[in-house]
Amino acid sequence: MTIESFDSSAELTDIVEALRRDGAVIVTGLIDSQNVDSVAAELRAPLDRSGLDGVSDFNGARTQRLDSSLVVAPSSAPLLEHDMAVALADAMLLPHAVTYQISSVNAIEVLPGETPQVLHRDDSPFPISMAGAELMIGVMWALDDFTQENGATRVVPGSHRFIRSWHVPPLDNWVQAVMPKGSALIYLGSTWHGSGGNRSNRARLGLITTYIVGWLRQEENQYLYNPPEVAARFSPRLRALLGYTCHGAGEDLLGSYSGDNPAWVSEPPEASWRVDRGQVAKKAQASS
Ligand SMILES: O=C(O)CCC(=O)C(=O)O
Repeated sequence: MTIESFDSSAELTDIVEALRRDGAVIVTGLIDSQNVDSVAAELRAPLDRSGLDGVSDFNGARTQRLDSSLVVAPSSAPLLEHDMAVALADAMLLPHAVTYQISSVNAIEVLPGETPQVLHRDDSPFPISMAGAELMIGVMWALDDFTQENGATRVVPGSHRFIRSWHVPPLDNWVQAVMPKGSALIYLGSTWHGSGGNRSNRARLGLITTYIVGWLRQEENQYLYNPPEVAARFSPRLRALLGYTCHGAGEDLLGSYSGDNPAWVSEPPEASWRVDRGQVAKKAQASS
């Protein structure tokens, strides 16, 4: 098994088909090196200061991490609201929800000497399983070249189809998401994966953003990390993605707000972000 790799000009329908089939795809050439370098530069000092604060069996002993890293790396905004991330989230999540939202934003730097992370699925905090419904999609942005030696993410292709149970399924058939800097590994919340060990002499930096259906609780509290005065500086699309929008309407409304300050909090999603995504969503749905 491999993870199918596409370049950024590939047909969206082909990428969606591979993501549905394998539970993960790579898309190369999505962000230019200047943007990658700005994000990496903004992350540097906070990673060096507190990246090892969360050391644990799961996080690893030699992996630096930052939660909600948009706060310290504003240059990552274009990644979080990237057309490709949004188009693939549209295709995977909108069949099960009216909107979706960012759940977490984590910088992950695997240092030399780190051992492979335990394989896991990112949707495990949600204690439900609905046949055929994906609740989450993750995008791992490569801020360095991801190689076999430096800890490129390990993925078990097809594992999104494993049934959910207390028993760990056979996970031997993992492959690594080897990809150049500026690419993204896009994977479903149900796909088993984890970071690789770093046998090189250089660190490997990545940024994972996860998106969940709009009716679930976000893993990180985005309203506290990005309060209204901060969110006001973001685009309407990014604000909506952070959760500053409602899910549903009428009696099914979730996340309602009837105050009038700031006015954009109560904008319906159609006014802020759905319109410009309509075409890609239609195209992706046509392929399903
Ligand atoms: O760093 C990676 O390649 C993956 C990390 C990961 O899956 C996680 O920490 O949840």
